[in-house]
Amino acid sequence: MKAVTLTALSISLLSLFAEAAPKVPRVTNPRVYGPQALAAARKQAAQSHLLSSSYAAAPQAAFNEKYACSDAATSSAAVILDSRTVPTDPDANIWASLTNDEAAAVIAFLHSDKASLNLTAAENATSWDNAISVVDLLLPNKTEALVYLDKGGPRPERWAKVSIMYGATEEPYVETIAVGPISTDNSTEMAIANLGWQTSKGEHKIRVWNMDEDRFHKYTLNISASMQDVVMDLIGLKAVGDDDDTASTWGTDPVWQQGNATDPKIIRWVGYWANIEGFPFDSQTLLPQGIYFEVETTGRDPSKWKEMGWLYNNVYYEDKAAFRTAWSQPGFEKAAQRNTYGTWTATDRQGEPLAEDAKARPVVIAPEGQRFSVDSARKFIQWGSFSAYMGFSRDTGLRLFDIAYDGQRIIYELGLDEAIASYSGNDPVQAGTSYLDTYYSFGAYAFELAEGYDCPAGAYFFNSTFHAEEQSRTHHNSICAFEMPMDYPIQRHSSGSYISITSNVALIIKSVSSVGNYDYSLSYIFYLDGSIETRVQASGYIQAAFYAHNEDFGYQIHDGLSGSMHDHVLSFRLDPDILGVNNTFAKHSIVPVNQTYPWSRGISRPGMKMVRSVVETEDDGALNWPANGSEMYVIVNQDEPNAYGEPRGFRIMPSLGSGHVVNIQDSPNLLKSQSFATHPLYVLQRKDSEASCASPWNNYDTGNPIIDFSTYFNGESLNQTDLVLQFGLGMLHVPHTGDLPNTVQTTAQASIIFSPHNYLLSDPSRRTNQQIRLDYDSSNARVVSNIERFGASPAPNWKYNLSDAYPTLQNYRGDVTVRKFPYDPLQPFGDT
Ligand SMILES: [Cu+2]
Repeated sequence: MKAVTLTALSISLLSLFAEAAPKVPRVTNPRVYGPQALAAARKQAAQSHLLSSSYAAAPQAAFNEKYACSDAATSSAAVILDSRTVPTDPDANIWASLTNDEAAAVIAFLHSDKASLNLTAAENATSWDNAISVVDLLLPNKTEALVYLDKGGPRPERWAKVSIMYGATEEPYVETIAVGPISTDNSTEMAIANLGWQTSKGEHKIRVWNMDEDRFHKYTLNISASMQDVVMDLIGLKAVGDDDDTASTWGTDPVWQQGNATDPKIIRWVGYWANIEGFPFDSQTLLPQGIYFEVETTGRDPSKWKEMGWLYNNVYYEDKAAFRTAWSQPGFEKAAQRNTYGTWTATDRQGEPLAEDAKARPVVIAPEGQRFSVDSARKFIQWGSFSAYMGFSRDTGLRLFDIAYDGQRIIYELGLDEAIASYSGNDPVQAGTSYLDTYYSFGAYAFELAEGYDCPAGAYFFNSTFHAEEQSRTHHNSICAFEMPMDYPIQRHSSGSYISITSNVALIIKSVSSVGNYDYSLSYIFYLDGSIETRVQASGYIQAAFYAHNEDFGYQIHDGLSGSMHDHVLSFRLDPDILGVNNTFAKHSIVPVNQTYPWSRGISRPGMKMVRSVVETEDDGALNWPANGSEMYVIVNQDEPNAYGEPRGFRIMPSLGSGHVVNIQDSPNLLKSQSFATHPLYVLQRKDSEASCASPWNNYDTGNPIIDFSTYFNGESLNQTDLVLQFGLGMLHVPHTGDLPNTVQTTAQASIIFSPHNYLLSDPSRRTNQQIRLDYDSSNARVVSNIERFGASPAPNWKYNLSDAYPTLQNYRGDVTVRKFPYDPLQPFGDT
């Protein structure tokens, strides 16, 4: 029976493989959709579409009508807020990402004579041009935002944050500038402003050491071609730059810097990975081949680059001649195993079916319709006592702002700042890989969510848009919001005469970013007791290592495969405002005591007691989570005691996992660009000039980052001042056989909870209708004497069409791209 099933499976997969190769050429390294590769991919896409040669700016409304891809939500289940709760200012979301019109206005200005930048249109730019890379909202300074939000002051101006790649020089760099105030109707003049004040470096500018990726790729393929006979003999694959190549060559990231400041040397290692062209599953990172070579690519002239050593089977050869000589000797030792794609790298169903599993799966539905309010245009959401605004950026994706509880702000800003995936291994490609994933982008890869799988059917979906390479791209339904009951009640108590029990309904706001081989799911979960959980989960394909000599760096998980170990640290910024901005970070420690009491007749008794302290300055702002939970970290407002004199506050604590830091604390790959990940929690004084723990462009020159988080700690007082927290979620990931074909989210997850702590006088979940008290006569268990439902109906008034519970996903769309320069919104590319 089993054999028959597997045979049938093989046939079905093989027939899939035999189909035509995917329409979109696969990139060699899945993470290579960095800013430069994006430009190349988009240029290719542009060439495949006939562009209108004359530039005619069409109104955005016409485009929206034609392509229905406005940034606003599309869910038909929307409950628009009534007039009492709609924000009175139509522009109330001061954190909303740039509209297409705004981005277009900024780009047109930067190409104008007035800006005098002499930029090349991104569509035509080569690596030797100066061109616009990313355009995003420059978040308003909190100090100005609060004057607007709380004091009726002027609305903060809309400014863009624009990164320009300066490639027309021997020393290429990317510089980020501010452009604004944005005017979409030319009614006011725009200007350029320096953003050096928002960096620790003093200038928002960084050297790009890998500017010539296209030449680098050709260079490495030429090297590979010169060794093709050896490569073919050892791994049976071809990597020479032909269309029918069966292997790709890529490797370390970020580039290594050796030498010194006056004589820098850029070193890169490249490995071989089997191609997956024609194979429908994105599994190249499971197919390392165990041959590596080293190049020095200092400077921009490939004729001056140097071929260096080769590594095979743990033997390092000084150059390819030495490798070839060794290979030609009788008795040359070859690795026994190789990695080839197959059913083991495919995610389709396989194996013995599970009993009863073909029946429809359980689903979450809201029988009487959506129970939260959304203002889709303003990206505002209100559920229970909570409300929040949403922002979105190319670098970090979804971000929440102005999270309020019963109308009182408790968090000004909550969102991801940076994500590290840092590997270790016996081979130089694994040892040299430490991804900084905002470089690749969370926003650009926040693809459409799958209704019924990522989020329940009937969830409310928002679109998101980002602007890069002079194009705007909208991901439909890339953020979802939904309620669901957790698998446990939030409260219960039963006695011999009654049971009181409350459903644990939570609101979840979620987005998923597929950054190359990995899918990061980011969720913000709001609970009835006032708690807010920030959760990350990972799935997708691991980046694995060739098995030979890697046994100390991971488990062998397939014939020729080692599950290359790595750290994930996703660093979030949480800006708490507990009853105002002036807060204090309190530590309430539980310590052992051995003392006498008036009643103990002079005998000392061991016990424990609470010792209160505060983190006075930033000098003590780098924190570890206390062992055994013996300390409570509470953000309090000492000027706002509750009725019992205790300061009102919110506690922060790990929920899933325990917070995570990098194990390689002095990473030779990340150098000064991982200083936010050496502790799981930091508290520091919040400043407009310290708006993030990292810049995505740190990846270009990790030893000289634009933002080095460690410089933020300079002894400033944390006593009743505006605080900001930076916390790390993640895990040490040592992949095992269960990571094949994809990592599963049951264990690859971590979360943190921000929870009211003496903030209210009792548990606010008592307010929900969704609870019951059932009185019964214990002497006769069959007699229920009373059922109290607290206003909830005993049976729903069904407004739900059950056939909607299983979306067909027939309408799943890709994203839509709009050219920005020349701006012609009627000519989208849709090149995903
Ligand atoms: Cu991992």
